[in-house]
Amino acid sequence: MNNNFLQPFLHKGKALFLAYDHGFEHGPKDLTGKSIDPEYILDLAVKGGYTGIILQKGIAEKYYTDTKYQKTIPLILKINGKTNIPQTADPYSSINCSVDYAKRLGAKAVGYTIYLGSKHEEKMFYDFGKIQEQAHKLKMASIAWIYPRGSAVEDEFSPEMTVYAARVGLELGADMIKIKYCGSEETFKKAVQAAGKTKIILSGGPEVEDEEILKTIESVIKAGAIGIAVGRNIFQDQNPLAITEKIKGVVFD
Ligand code: FBP
Repeated sequence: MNNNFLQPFLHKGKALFLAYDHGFEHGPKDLTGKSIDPEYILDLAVKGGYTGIILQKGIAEKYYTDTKYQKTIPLILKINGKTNIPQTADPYSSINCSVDYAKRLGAKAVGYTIYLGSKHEEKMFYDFGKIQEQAHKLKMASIAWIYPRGSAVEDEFSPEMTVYAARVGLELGADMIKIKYCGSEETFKKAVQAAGKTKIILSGGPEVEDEEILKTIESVIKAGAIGIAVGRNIFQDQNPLAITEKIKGVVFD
């Protein structure tokens, strides 16, 4: 069963998402300068021509739903989350919002993180199974963040684990999988192949020099990824709109 639930998020067949769940996942220390203000981020997403914005429920309720932003940029509601306060070897990210409520907030997709290899992976597979079915029932896309992580995972960025993550995403029925970079165009291509008809996007990562993130993005696009979800490399940059334009050049052109 093929669907076109990703269509609202694509421009020239590509996706460029601004991720903004870091206040929850990493703490407000990530939200440097003006980025502590959700309205600043939503304005940036619209001005920058992002094809989607990723928010948690509370920010969507207070800053997105029934506002001008709802008309201008599609929402991916992240429906699970965890903080980085407990130093847990085997992470689990719990659901804090239903797919139905995400729809009521105006989301056209839901996002859910799976820690592949965690001792709790089976709970996340179970959750995602329910989420994917409900999302499709409501004509929404299901996007899986799949990060190999846990006491059984030696190297969460290894090509082998990344390719495995991509394949699990396909087999779970995700419409799109967000994975981390595994070091080269060649290895990332294997992940794209393993994902088959499921679309792959890159997960941005910690802030690095502009040239480095641009090179990484170029490499994943050449490997067949359809885009990127990026946060820190934008809102922690000295000039978020300028780096956005450069990224757009790589992703869309
Ligand atoms: P970045 O581009 O800043 O890496 O954001 C992508 C993202 O997936 C966010 O949605 C999330 O908050 C963060 O990375 C989680 O990263 P990690 O679990 O590696 O700390």
